[in-house]
Amino acid sequence: MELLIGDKKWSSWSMRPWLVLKHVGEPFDERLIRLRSERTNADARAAGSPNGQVPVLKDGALAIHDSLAICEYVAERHPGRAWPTDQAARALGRAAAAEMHAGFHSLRGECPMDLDLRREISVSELTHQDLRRLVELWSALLGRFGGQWLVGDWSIADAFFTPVASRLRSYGLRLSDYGDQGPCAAYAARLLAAPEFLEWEKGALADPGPTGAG
Ligand SMILES: N[C@@H](CCC(=O)N[C@@H](CS)C(=O)NCC(=O)O)C(=O)O
Repeated sequence: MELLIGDKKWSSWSMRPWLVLKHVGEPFDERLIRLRSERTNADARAAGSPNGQVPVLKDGALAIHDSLAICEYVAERHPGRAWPTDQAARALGRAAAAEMHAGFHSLRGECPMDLDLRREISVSELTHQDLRRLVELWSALLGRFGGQWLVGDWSIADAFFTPVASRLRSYGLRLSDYGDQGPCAAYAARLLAAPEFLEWEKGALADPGPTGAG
């Protein structure tokens, strides 16, 4: 298998399936497509991306685009490893991952992932709303499923929120300002201490960038 990914410090969509592949122990090669270049789309297509975006998982003749579809494909190959076996937990985990995939637009737009960045900013009311919703969602799931990961054992839902945790860190956003009593901040810290994330981050920080100049 080969996973086409974008620059590790920026590509939050690429990070998600990469974390899931690492978590289930599926062997794969990764291939970097440089983002923020006029060649990005053409390079991605030349590498086998059907829509010129990353991530894409190539498995034989199959090229699967979209982070969530890739994660579901990996989950089907490893039953019980990427989603819980309990149907209700799985359904709520899928709902959370889908909400992240399709929502939190203001947070994503105002606070793009940049693993190098540490800068406190003030955010718009729409982003405040996203952060209140984030605390509401995390609090409900952590309270219901034991408080370690969102729906019990580590799952695709946690992969989907790992880039959010990195945004909170980068932009100095405190979940206590949005109603968190502590469990959500602890969960965000746990996401950023997971070995799979640390491996991704190490790769991001070691990447000299497109010119090789840093
Ligand atoms: N919904 C897609 C979003 C993919 C996406 O926006 N990828 C970005 C990189 S993180 C990309 O390929 N950008 C380059 C471009 O659009 O030309 C997913 O979940 O995979």
